[in-house]
Amino acid sequence: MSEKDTLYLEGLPHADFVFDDQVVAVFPDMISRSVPGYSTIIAMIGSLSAEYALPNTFCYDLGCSLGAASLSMRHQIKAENCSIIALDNSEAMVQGCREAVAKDSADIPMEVRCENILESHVTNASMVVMNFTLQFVQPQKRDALISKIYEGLVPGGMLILSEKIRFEDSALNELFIGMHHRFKEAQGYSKLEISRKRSALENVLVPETLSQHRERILGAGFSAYDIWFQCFNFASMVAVKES
Ligand code: GEK
Repeated sequence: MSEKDTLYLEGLPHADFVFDDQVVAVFPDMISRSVPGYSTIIAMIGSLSAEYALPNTFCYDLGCSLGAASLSMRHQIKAENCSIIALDNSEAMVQGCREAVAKDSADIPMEVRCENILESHVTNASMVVMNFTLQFVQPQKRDALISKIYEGLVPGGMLILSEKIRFEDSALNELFIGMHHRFKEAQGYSKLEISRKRSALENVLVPETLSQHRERILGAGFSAYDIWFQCFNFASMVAVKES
């Protein structure tokens, strides 16, 4: 059971947000009260894996945190001889993820490794999930990462990319930032906590527009792209490599 996230109640734990032990302890509570639709997205990643994971391939979870997306896939993949590779560059997250896997009952093999996804190899993948991870990668490194994923996917393979997004129209952008903050207030965060967290994420989480994502994904070679989930400034996209 996750502890309640009160990290920003008292003051700033760090000037910039970091994925350390303190965050790990409250992470499931933090992400589900901060990202509208998070539990739906996690469940649907599992459903997509039931359709898209192919026999004798790997399903990758890049920036896996405590492994929620991996574990959802692990319970729904039907393909024979498929295994999951979950990667995160936070030691604290990787340790927490390994503990979650140890308690999990599914029998699909799952490897959890502490790695910077910018340096990882992606090979023989039928699915690659980046559930709210690309937003933490420096923008100038994002093209190369998406191209590497495209190269590592088998024909017919799928990328699922969930991101906090920015709107091109500044009035709409402000509207949906406001709606997101109201969502967080309704989840029990105070205005002060919300504004402290916003400052901590300022230089760390860099959202892009849906057009920027679409252009990068199609530019990498994917033959199909669309948005399958959106709530305010949070969206999840799919891209498929031609079979
Ligand atoms: C979930 N996917 O629950 N290499 C590896 N990991 C990274 C890197 C990197 N370069 N940059 C950031 N991370 C999860 C939620 S959280 C999203 C993902 C959030 C990791 C970072 O350590 C953290 O665990 C994760 O990406 C982002 O479905 O906190 O908003």
